[in-house]
Amino acid sequence: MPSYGWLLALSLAALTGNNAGAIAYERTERNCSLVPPYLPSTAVNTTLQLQELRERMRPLNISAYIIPGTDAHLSEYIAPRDARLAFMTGFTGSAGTAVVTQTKAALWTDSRYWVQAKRQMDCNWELEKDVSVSSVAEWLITEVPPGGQIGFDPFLFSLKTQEDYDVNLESSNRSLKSIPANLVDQVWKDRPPIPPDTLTQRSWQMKVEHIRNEMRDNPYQPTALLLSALDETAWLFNLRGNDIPYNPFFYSYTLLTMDKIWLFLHTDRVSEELKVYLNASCEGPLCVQLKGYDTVLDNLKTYVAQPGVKVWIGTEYTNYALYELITPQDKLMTSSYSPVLTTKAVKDETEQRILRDAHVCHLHTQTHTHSHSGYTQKDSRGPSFETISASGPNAALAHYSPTNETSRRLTVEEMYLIDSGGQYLDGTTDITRTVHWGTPTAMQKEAFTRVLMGNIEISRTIFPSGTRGVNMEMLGRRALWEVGLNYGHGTGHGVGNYFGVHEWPVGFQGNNIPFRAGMFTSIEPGYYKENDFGIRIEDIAVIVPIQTKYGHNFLTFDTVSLVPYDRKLIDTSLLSSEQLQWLNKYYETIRKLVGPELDKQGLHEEKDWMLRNTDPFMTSGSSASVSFLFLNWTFV
Ligand SMILES: *[C@@H]1O[C@H](CO)[C@@H](O)[C@H](O)[C@H]1NC(C)=O
Ligand SMILES: *[C@@H]1O[C@H](CO)[C@@H](O)[C@H](O)[C@H]1NC(C)=O
Ligand SMILES: *[C@@H]1O[C@H](CO)[C@@H](O)[C@H](O)[C@H]1NC(C)=O
Ligand SMILES: *[C@@H]1O[C@H](CO)[C@@H](O)[C@H](O)[C@H]1NC(C)=O
Ligand SMILES: *[C@@H]1O[C@H](CO)[C@@H](O)[C@H](O)[C@H]1NC(C)=O
Ligand SMILES: *[C@@H]1O[C@H](CO)[C@@H](O)[C@H](O)[C@H]1NC(C)=O
Ligand SMILES: CC(=O)N[C@H]1CO[C@H](CO)[C@@H](O)[C@@H]1O
Repeated sequence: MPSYGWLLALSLAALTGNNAGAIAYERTERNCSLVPPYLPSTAVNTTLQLQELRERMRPLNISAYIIPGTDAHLSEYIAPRDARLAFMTGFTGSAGTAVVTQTKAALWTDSRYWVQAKRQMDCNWELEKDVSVSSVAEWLITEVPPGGQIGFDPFLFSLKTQEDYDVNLESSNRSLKSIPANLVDQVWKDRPPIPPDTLTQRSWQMKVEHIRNEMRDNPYQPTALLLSALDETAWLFNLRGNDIPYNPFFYSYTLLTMDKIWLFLHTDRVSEELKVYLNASCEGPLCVQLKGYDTVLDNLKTYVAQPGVKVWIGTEYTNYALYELITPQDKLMTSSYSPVLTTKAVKDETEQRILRDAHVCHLHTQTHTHSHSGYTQKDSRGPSFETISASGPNAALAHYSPTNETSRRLTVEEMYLIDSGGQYLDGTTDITRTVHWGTPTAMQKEAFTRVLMGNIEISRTIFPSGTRGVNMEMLGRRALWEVGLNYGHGTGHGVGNYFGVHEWPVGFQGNNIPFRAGMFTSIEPGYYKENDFGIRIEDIAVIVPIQTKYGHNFLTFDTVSLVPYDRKLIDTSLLSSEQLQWLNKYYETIRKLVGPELDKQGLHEEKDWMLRNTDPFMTSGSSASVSFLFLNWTFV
């Protein structure tokens, strides 16, 4: 099917290495009520690690131990050596919390991962579906005797999380006990080491001055800023590393004062070149003092002991171990996000241009790397997250990635969803398209169209600067809600320049910061029908100023992802004329920007495919015959 252009390449990719054949869908989950229990081959036997963890718990006199899924920087993507939750439970999803007592073990994860958990966990583990702290606390109160203690690693709790547990356990006569030496690490014999690495580089002094000005201008007069999230330090110094999968970050903390900069990192990995770059052999305000990663607690303690100091932390990404050192209270200043994260969220003109260009130039790679998985494209640094490639019922799992046991042969009879992205030196991409190789059902077509309507409704919205994403999020759901459909994940997230593909605090959630011009966000409504199919349409957009008839300071979204949607799945009769107009204008932009790039790269087949798929839609008529109708009409 050469006429399918890159879609063909995608389908080949999905087959490569995963052709173990389809296994009946229902048999892939465990069944713990059978005797003996039924375990699929994907389930991990966790008996030994549980036994050893319990042995470590006894002398500490704790009745339960909490194992979060994050690392000491509260990162979204974690290095293999921080995958303690997966080691203990077998479950490899990106979100979850486990609790172990002497007799029980339970995992909490959200709806995206229930099926995966039932495929990967053995019957040592209960699956709990309400992921709120209050639900975990309720379970703890049932399982831990009165007066009992619940152990946790303070490096893996944000102070917000610690406080939530405290509040929920407050009147129960059960208490948390902070245990800085992680118990899972003690039983994890072949825990992966820190990868050897050299840090890559590019100019940081202006950023330091900018952040110092924010500190100076702050009415609470902080004397120091503590940076804990990995992207904060990476951004501040323009450094990238390799410690975390998919995100180019390195283990680090930074303590920035008006006249000093302390950078905590694994100093044995610092090259002479990097020392020169960081001006590390002097004492002035623009000299970086390199300190061992493990000395952060001692150095912070010493700093806080001085009179008249006040340390600013962002509560969303600071771990409890650091937070609890900052006492008394008048030495602490908090905001949800550090000034580094809020500054970084607004891209300057150069960053905007570069990130836009990345979506044009890498359009082709983004779609072809999947077939030969080489990072041959210039500036490419690999994928920005694990590609989600799912057909038929597997796509109903919003975060499915193929494995030998669950992969399915593609057929022309079903829908196929691919969510992929790349890290390039000039930007990070993330895009999802859903296609049908054969004839979609009426329901599939309607659901797809309604998801697309949600994407378009958000994309074409005009709003005052400073509007919060959470207040426009329902525009992405409205067309689905009208017919009683919905989706169980967020509607979008910020994106970085060769940075995190999920760059909070930009997005459509309640705890995201207000939208300003220059921010990048994904827009990604979806619909998932269990055991049947899944749909997601995801584009990246930059927030830009727009002229309105009467008002000033209004903004809208400008979509930078430039790939047409599957025409076969669009029922244009459902779209409003404004939505159709938006779609046609978007297709015009794709032709204008991507056409010349495809010519330049000599991709003639892809260009033909692009042109065919960006034909303007007429205002009514069934979409299956739209291109015919269009031809007939132009000749009439
Ligand atoms: C487990 O197997 C039993 C007996 O076949 C069945 O009744 C039950 O529904 C199964 N449970 C799950 C969760 O599949
Ligand atoms: C799990 O491993 C333990 C210890 O090696 C063993 O005794 C047990 O039989 C295994 N369980 C299953 C279901 O294979
Ligand atoms: C907490 O529980 C312990 C053990 O049962 C008991 O001795 C103690 O009195 C309880 N304290 C409160 C405040 O209820
Ligand atoms: C262990 O915890 C119990 C409450 O569960 C407490 O009564 C006891 O004093 C503790 N023992 C030690 C050695 O800390
Ligand atoms: C390096 O530090 C010295 C001494 O404080 C300062 O004068 C100089 O401007 C710094 N150089 C750079 C490139 O930041
Ligand atoms: C999946 O199957 C392929 C081909 O049979 C094999 O080479 C590969 O090691 C398997 N991967 C896993 C994780 O089992
Ligand atoms: C009514 C009519 O002329 N229909 C034609 C429209 O164009 C298609 C493809 O070019 C023809 O197959 C139809 O006969």
